Amino acid sequence: IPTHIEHIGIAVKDLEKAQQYYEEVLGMKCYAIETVEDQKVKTAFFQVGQTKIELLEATAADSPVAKFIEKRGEGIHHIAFAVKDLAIRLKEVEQKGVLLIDQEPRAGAEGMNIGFLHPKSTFGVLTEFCEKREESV
Ligand code: CMX
Repeated sequence: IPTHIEHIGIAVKDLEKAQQYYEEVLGMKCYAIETVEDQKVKTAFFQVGQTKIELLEATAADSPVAKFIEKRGEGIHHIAFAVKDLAIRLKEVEQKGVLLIDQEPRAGAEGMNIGFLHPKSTFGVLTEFCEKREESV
């Protein structure tokens, strides 16, 4: 069972302009900018209660976010649920018939391990599970 909505990912063409809107119009504060090489995105994070807004700008033409904007335009790209025991949760949903994008957890932004579920088997919503990475001792 997911514990809460960790973040909502929003695909934008211009991160700086979108950030300006969130800061100057909505009055929120961006607390982190991070490039996730693995996902070919640059991200900007805003905290809203327990949940974050993650703005996503593509860093390459073949980024999933570039493809998304080309096909569907800017807008809500994915919803991310915080889970415990990510690897087990992925296997569980797969056993229940969900098509996984990530068979195993991979590294995401903010020190999280992440795994995506395919929107074709989640009623059109690209769904992410995420879990804080354990710091190695
Ligand atoms: N939400 C809902 N549907 C989506 C979608 C999204 N974000 N992205 C693509 N789709 C739909 C498309 O509209 C298309 O539907 P139709 O077949 O009806 O036209 C279908 O899925 C296939 O889309 P596509 O454009 O051909 O794209 P791909 O199949 O190559 O890739 C996806 C789609 C979801 C598998 C790919 O984007 C992916 O692997 N995503 C996970 C990784 C990711 O998105 N990373 C960026 C964020 C990382 C982060 O937050 O750090």
